[in-house]
Amino acid sequence: MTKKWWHDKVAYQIYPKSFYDSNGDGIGDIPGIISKLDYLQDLGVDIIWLSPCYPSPLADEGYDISDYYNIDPRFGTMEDMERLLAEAKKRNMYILMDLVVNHCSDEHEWFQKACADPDGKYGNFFYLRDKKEGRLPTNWRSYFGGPVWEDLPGTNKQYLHVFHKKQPDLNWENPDLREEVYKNINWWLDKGLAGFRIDAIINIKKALPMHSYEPDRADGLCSIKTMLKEANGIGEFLGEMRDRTFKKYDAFSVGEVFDEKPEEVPDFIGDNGYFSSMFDFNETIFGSSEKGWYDAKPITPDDYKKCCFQAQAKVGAVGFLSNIIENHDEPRGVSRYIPEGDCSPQSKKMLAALNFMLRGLPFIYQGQELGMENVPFASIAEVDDISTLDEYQVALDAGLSEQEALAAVAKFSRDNARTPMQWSDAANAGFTTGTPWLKVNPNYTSINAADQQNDPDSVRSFYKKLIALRKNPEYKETVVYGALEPVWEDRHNLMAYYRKGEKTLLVIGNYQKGGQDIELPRAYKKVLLNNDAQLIQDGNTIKMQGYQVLILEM
Ligand code: TEU
Ligand code: CA
Repeated sequence: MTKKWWHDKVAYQIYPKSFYDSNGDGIGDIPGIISKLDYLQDLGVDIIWLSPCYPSPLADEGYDISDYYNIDPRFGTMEDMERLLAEAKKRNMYILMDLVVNHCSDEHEWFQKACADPDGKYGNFFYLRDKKEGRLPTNWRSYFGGPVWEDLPGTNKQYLHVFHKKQPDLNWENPDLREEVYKNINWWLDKGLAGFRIDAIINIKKALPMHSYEPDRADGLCSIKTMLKEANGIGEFLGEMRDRTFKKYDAFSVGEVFDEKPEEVPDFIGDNGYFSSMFDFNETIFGSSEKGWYDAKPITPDDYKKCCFQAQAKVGAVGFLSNIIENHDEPRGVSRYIPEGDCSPQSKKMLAALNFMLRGLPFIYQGQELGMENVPFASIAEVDDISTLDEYQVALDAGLSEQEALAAVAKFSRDNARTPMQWSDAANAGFTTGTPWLKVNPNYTSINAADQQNDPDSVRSFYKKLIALRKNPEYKETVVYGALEPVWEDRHNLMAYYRKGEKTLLVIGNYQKGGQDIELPRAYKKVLLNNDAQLIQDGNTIKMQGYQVLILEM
């Protein structure tokens, strides 16, 4: 594997709308991000991924872009963006933006022109089909519910949207569209962006000619994934995009890739892969159900371990995964991966260490470093996210009561991660002086950055230590490149692995409330990190305390 500039870095995802509001309108903004760069630098972050801040009607909170060359006035100006790039550079930090090119917004100029002249140039930027009374072109169900087909306003045609109807899919089969995408990527890279996180990219290749599939719910529709399984040839688009854009700049690209086959890993993230890296979603998709969120199965510590190790084995030394505990589409990881009732600073640190020490590039989602938790939703009226609203309806349709449906979707709601960042115990968690666009998690008085920055034992301080270990010249090679080797794999509620490089490190997490004894194969050399106040040992036997995690040099 060729060494790359970004391998030894630590990445951090910012959801701009909820990070920091500089002007009191209740919406986070770019000047707000700039004012918090020192906070991120202090943590040890190098790469920052910004979720979309382009002009957008915000139907899907910015993942519906109406102008790829601008900044939404709610988030700031292009000058603010340029200032952010310059301020980041001063601190040796790198900025990634979100590349959302499976679809644009129905308010994008291209779509408006397609409506005006569906048979003209811009009609071919989308997937349009003639409207037939009483019959849709295919029976595919959009990710956010309902059919993927919608009437093209003012015409006798319909357009395809695999996400929301305000997110029409772009036609990647059309070389003119692809040119527009590459032009835009290069324009941003020329501005000094370090690269992109690439949204929903596996959806750009459709199985053509389009046809219907066996329905999988009572609505008579089928999952988009059924169609995607049949879509071959995405590599031609992705390889072309790499060659025309990222490669020339040595840019970093991380793909939102799902369901890749093991034999495809080198194509995606090998030495000349389509992307620099891709996210490991093996844990986040665990237990999901075709029926909907209400039917999902919770993940146990043993499942979590299995998922991580599976993903690690699949990639091996071929490439570099990007490891996450959560992102803006997921509930808070501590609420999901730590058994109910057991969330504590100790268990949160354990989860952090187990994830952070995996081979790959660690991504921290805003607030994760504080151990931010899921939100107690009092009613569905508090929910903003379109995906949650759809899943709530799906649950009701399946016969759940309103209360049951709310409880079911609350566990997975994307809004769990989207509440304002908890900066302090001041009003609105110090996020805004105005009214926050989304309710602040009421636990901000006990979980917030200001408190944790002053506390050497806080979750944040533990993250700082993990980051410092990754950067420590003595251990860096091993933490970044060392092979991962699971150990004691069959032990219940224990997740442990070696990282073997110039040094041998052993990471051991006691993934339960009760203690358990671990017999080391030999004496360790040094304790590099311990989330517990003590280390109780008897010879080579370690009496691990509940949720204790250790990083040992062997
Ligand atoms: O998500 C793509 C995705 O495939 C979905 O599985 C997403 O996880 C799902 O909506 C969860 O409910 C990306 C973005 O990360 C997401 O925020 C956007 O809504 C979506 O693309 C459309 O751009
Ligand atoms: Ca603002």
